[in-house]
Amino acid sequence: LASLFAFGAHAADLPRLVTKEGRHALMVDGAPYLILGGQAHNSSNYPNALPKVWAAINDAQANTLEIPVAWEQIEATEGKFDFSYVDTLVTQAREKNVRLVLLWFGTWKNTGPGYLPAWVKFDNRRFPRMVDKAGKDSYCHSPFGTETLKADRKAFVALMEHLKKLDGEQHTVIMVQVENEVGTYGLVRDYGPAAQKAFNGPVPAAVLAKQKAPVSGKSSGTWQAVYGDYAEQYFHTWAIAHYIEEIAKAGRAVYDLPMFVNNAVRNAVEPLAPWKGNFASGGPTYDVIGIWKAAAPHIDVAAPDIYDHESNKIFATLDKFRRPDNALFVPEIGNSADLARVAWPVFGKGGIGFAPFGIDYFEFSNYPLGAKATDRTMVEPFAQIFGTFRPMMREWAQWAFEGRTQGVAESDERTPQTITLKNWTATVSYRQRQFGDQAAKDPMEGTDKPNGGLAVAQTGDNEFVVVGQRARIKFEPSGRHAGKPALYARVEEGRYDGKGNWVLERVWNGDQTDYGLNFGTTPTVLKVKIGTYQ
Ligand code: N0T
Repeated sequence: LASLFAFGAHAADLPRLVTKEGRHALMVDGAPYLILGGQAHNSSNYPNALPKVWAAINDAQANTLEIPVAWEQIEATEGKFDFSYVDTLVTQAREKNVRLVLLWFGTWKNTGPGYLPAWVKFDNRRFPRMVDKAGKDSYCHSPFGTETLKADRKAFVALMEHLKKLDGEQHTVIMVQVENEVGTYGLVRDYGPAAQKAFNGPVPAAVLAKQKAPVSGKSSGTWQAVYGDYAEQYFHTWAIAHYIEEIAKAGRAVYDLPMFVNNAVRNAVEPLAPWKGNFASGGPTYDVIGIWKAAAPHIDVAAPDIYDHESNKIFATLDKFRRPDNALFVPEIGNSADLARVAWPVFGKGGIGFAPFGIDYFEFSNYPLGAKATDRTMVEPFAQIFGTFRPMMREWAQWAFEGRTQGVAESDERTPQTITLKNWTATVSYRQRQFGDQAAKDPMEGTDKPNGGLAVAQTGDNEFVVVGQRARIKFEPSGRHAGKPALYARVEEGRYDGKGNWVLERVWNGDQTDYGLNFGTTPTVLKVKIGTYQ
């Protein structure tokens, strides 16, 4: 038996998130896995809706479907569980050879109560909303609702028990999102009696250790004393994170899958300032990831949902969520063509996954967050990139985990970018003709809007795998090679075959290398070897 396990993939291993030297990997069947994902629309979580989901997931070349499981659908009547949808979903995912990330829509969906069973939604005594200073109800359920927590946790545990029975061997489901875009709009925290009492108490030591005070510099005391103008937001964050921790911990005690929370992001470019109604207070925004780490250790990742279209905001968000204690994962991004290129830096910077939102063929468009189109043209830009990575996603995820990869996307300014590699510096530029050095005045066909990107893995001292689209890369010697002349030793165009073998199509030379390595409209994979002499 031992020898069987020497062959690499271990189907018996539970999916898990591992961290080494500040880098992260989502292990699936015992090896790093890259989520080339698509998230279904909010109402597609029913057996008869799945055909329109699978069609789009297939066209998108995704290897993973993210899809809700709603509390209202599994426990319409208190204590009576129905998992028939989950059974159908998992069975079909296996047939399609697609993995699943399940999204638990419970107490909070985009902060609101939409997916609660009616017996929870309308019982405001047993399951109270937050109240403001005047005692008026918010729309949002209180994280101090002990009965709400108990009931949500019970349903979630039932789901995890069911999953363990159904999928404990095969691991079609690789990760679970707990709630969706939590926090509260319009009210910074709960002012009910239980909340008020906790707010007047000391900040828990675990929070103090992981979340520094932006202003006071104090290292103990009440929320107000330590966190000043940030106290109410931070307190609410702790309350929600603590609530979610109780749910995740109980779920993982029965079936230990990786779990994450997603975030409706706050502006990552403007200077940090206290909450003033400009984002959902209490959610895992970039500024409070420390509180989430302290209060919710059973949540592996705080993940940004990206619906901005300005590249500076997007890149800043990626930087803020990519931390030694937090894996970069983009579980939602608008499904418009301009956002497909964000996959390049996510995959290049060691992200564990990337999933456009709204990947099914129901005629619903969340434009201007995402695409206007709801047909095949909507998935096409993502399909190009996913289709290129899919046969090499195991290799790529391994290189990323080893810290060998980098990636960039074209900015709105469309200016060149520099990538620092070991003893090499690469410059990536956009809109270049493929032949010659003329740029923006007479740009490459199909580059009227920013849509280029590129990712590179340094697989050896002077060896690289480069994947790109509508971009040019040039390598310059640096570090140990600085000042030496450099020449391509060999540039191979080809692809990985999905089984670890490289299949050569042709060798680039002459026109194809004279002006840098130029990637066209269709993503291309190159194996590059460069040499120097003295
Ligand atoms: C997302 C999705 C779905 C820059 C929106 C985004 C999904 C949820 N919410 O289609 O509802 O379930 O996670 C909120 C973005 C707010 C506007 C940002 C403008």
